[in-house]
Amino acid sequence: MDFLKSLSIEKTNRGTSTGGTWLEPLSEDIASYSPVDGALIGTVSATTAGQYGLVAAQAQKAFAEWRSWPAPRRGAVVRQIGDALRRQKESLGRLVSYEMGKSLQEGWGEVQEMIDICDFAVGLSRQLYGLAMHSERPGHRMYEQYHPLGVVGIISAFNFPVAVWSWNAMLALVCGNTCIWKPSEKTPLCGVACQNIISHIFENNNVPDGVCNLITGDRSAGEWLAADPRIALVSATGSTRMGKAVAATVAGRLGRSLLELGGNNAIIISKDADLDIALLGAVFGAVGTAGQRCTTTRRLIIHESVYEAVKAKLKQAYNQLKIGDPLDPANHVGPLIDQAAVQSYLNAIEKCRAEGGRFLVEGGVLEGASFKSGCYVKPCIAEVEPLYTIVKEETFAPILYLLKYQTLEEAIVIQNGVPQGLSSAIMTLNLREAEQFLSYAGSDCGIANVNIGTSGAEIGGAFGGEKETGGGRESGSDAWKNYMRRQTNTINYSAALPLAQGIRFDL
Ligand code: UN1
Repeated sequence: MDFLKSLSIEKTNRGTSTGGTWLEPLSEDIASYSPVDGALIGTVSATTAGQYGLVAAQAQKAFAEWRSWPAPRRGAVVRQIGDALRRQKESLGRLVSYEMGKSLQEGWGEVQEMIDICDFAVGLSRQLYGLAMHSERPGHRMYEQYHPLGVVGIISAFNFPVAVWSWNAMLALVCGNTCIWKPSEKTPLCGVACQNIISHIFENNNVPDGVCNLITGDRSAGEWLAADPRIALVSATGSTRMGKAVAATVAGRLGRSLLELGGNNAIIISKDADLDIALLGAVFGAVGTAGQRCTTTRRLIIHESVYEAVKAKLKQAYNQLKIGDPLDPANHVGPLIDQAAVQSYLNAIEKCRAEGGRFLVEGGVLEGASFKSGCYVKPCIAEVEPLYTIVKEETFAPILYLLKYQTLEEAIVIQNGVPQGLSSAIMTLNLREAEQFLSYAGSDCGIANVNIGTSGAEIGGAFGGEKETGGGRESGSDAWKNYMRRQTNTINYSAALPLAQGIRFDL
């Protein structure tokens, strides 16, 4: 496995780093098994509470220096990280694919997303603009500026084991913050690999030790970040359950949190849809990453006049799907992350059937030598009613629910009728329908697309969603403002002290 060697991944790895230093292992190992073939890829020593304390102190110390570097100089370091990722795209994409189970195309796509955010952050390092306002008082000037926040904690999920960290870290870095990353305990080697890549760049640029830190462990490591008043911002990606716990702890100390949680994304397929585009968007959205993206298409809301035609096309497309080793480019769908994910897939199917769901394409766990990890499942499709409780839940698996509608208003009510609010789409060539879907009375999600599926957002837009998705926005647009504190400055250059609101106060 040459890609492991080129990423300096060993059989046993240290799991705690301050960027310049890997701390001695003091705790038990986290074992990382590949869902592809069940093999042990390697182990990573978990961070102890004591080590976390050292890391947090180092991150704080480094902040005092890092924030004094001019932002474009910080950007120059991020540019080199982007270049290193370009060189390591092949290997890192392969590790993502092998440790997480997504197809190699998607593994490389994830690294490309990292490269793209590096480019974005480099440009941003010269554009951290505030506004200048006109003062109501003569001889006064007023403006706002953005300062770095401090230490940013990043809790990321297994399904995007490297890209989501980079969205947060690259913006946080150009903004002048230091970071502590806790990757998912299901994909710790991806964390170690990224840390190895940036460590070289940091060393070459004399970046202070503690600017980018790595800790590994289970949820207790995430709780350290959430509870620690030294962590100015906790950015957490994962389940709504996890996000609620993090948000409550961070709010308890009046810290800031940035949440990107569950989705339950739907595509409305209108009577005026281009059905070929609709089909491709729906199938990639539903089975890509084996249904384990927060943007995965979980529901298709189909106009009654095209319902049967879409059903027939879907059935045919699902019959052509190739499930197997994600490193083999012939396969479309790889495994789920682990046995627990397989169990929740099976539970959801059972619950759906119990509520009255009719399966158009049956699910099931694949058996045999090529599927020996036991994590390969069949993407399936069920016809359901909007009120089924299972349809309102996010199951991280390739289960697609079909719903029928008559009017667009009804379709939008169904689309919005779930607790989550991340991504949504309409397939239509009808301008009126498209605009209605995008209007204030349309989709209630953070992302609303036309003639594009629900997944595969570009990094240039703000990424995140409403309701139980947590309200946070990461990645592009002005999401960088989440990683800075805003300061309003009013400067009096007159020879008097007029008070605002015309208040008189004479001595
Ligand atoms: C996630 O699943 O947490 O829009 C992130 C997408 C990807 C990011 C998904 N660019 O599908």
